Amino acid sequence: MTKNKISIIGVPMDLGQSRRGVDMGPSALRYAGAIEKLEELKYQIYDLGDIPIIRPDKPNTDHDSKLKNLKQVVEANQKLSEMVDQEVTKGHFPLIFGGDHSIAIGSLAGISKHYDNLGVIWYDAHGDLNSSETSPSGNIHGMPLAVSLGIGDDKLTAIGDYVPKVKPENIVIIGARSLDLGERELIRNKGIQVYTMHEIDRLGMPAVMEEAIGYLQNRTDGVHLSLDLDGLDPSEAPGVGTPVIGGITYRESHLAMEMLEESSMLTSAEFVEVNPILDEKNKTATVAVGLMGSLFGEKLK
Ligand code: 6HN
Ligand code: MN
Ligand code: MN
Ligand code: MN
Repeated sequence: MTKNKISIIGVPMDLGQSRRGVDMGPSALRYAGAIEKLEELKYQIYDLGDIPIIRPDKPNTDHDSKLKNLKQVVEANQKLSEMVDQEVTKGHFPLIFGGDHSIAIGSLAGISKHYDNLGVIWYDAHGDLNSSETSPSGNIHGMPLAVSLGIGDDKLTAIGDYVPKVKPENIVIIGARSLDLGERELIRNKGIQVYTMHEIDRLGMPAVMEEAIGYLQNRTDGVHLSLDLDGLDPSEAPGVGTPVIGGITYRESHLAMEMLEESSMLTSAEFVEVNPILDEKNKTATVAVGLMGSLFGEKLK
């Protein structure tokens, strides 16, 4: 990693989806030793604590749109984008702990204004490319990548006061195996680069990462990693709200993180969807912390 100061921001958000418990993700990651691991690797850590999430009086009923908890998700992401913006301005590397994946809206809003061509690696079983029209669930955690492209409810796309945050050609999705019809159409229409589990099986993770890194190196001036723990197989990362069998292994993920570290292209990262209530003895947070180690230069041979 080129920067040696890391700012950690926890976002205990669970309003972007329907299962409770993912709001405890930031605590689970801290409890699994995230800070100690990064300190061991000689980074200066600034733990900014958790952003307050204002809960609605009655979940999902205080708005006119199909999107669940829209107002609260907008407010939290606005706050997150401001904090991330400040940390990037200071020259720190923002490392965001989720919370459900809706928080990527705020992370990208805070980061992307600092780059002309921010790249995004979306490591996930899902595309998170839905809009109110295509969403099967109304859950905003299925929409953050579309929102960052400028597609979706205006209140979401306008966060950070500029649209869009990323260009479709600067996105690489890795690990996809559950894409809704509308998401497939968007991927085709926008020409988004996707490595599904099929490509990972066929080419192997080393070739996939080499290609993905080469692709982004040619066109971007920084890369944000948005890592949804459900990108991994549920046998190794069971503590997630929307598990999908047939995922990426821990070893493959560990290698992917090491290759990203070697590429020196990363500007920021988030680890999301850790749900300790659905987990087995904090296994998923422990996996996430292991991956952070690889991402920040711990080469366990
Ligand atoms: N995630 N595609 C489904 C939906 O409801 O839009 C699942 C989304 C999962 C989102 O895991 O971050
Ligand atoms: Mn996701
Ligand atoms: Mn997912
Ligand atoms: Mn290794």
